[in-house]
Amino acid sequence: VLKNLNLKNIKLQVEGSVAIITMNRPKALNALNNETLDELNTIIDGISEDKEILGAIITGSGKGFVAGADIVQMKPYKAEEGRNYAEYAQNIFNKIESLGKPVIAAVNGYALGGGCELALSCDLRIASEKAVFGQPEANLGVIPCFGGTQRLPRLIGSGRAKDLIFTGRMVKANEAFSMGLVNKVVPADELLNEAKNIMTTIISKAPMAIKYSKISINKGADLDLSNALELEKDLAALTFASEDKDEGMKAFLEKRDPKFINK
Ligand code: CO8
Repeated sequence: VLKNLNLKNIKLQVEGSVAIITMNRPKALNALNNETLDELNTIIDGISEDKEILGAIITGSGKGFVAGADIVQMKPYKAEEGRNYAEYAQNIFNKIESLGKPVIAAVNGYALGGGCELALSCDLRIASEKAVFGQPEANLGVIPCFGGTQRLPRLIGSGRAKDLIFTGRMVKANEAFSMGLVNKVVPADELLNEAKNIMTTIISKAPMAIKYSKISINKGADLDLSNALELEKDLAALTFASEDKDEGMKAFLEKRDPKFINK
């Protein structure tokens, strides 16, 4: 599915069963213009359909991860175009968040505005020591609207989210780690390998267990506790009906590694 894509602003490599998506428009620090968003959308659809792909890593080339929405493009926008732009990006980021496969953001550099929001739509965020995070929209007279006012407080709490969104200040990787915004900080030259290692661990587990725990965590966050626990029970029932559950428990009792069906 992913072989014949015509890509200009994003590089796509498939290593084993992992798709590595490299945002690659370095002259604008990989800012998200429409063309780049279109490409990202096509790639995510392709990964979703491709049964051989078990997970994805998103990173950036040069000193940017993604420096946000494209300011040149959106400068002339009024209300309607601004809303449409936000809606289009939100839809793509929603697809990333709800992809039935794990997605890791390997944040190499500036993750600002829409770039921070892209990282927030991923399941895990691994940061290089050179990574910089921020929501500088207030400097431009707008608000984070690629999901930032919603996903940032859900991840790090509203007090910390308001600090970043109201002040527009940039935080380096270690502070982002202390806020809970990133899972791990590593030296720049180890970033991609670390993301791949973590992905290798995740995709060695039963794929359905990862998919359903992702759904349970993400959907459950939008529900009250009793409904969220109902959802958790229903998804648990689906895993108990799976061959991978039989294999996982059998392998444990036979003291061997499980051989999961990777579908
Ligand atoms: N859009 C377009 N071009 C950009 C962007 C961007 N977001 N960020 C950087 N660039 C361009 C610069 O203009 C520059 O281009 P040129 O070489 O032609 O002058 C090139 O990338 C390199 O950037 P700098 O020379 O500025 O590099 P520095 O190392 O000096 O600075 C910074 C790096 C600090 C990252 C700086 O570039 C910066 O502050 N960038 C803007 C970051 C920003 O404000 N991002 C948030 C944008 S708003 C957003 O993402 C969500 C808004 C949602 C609204 C959408 C609906 C309307």
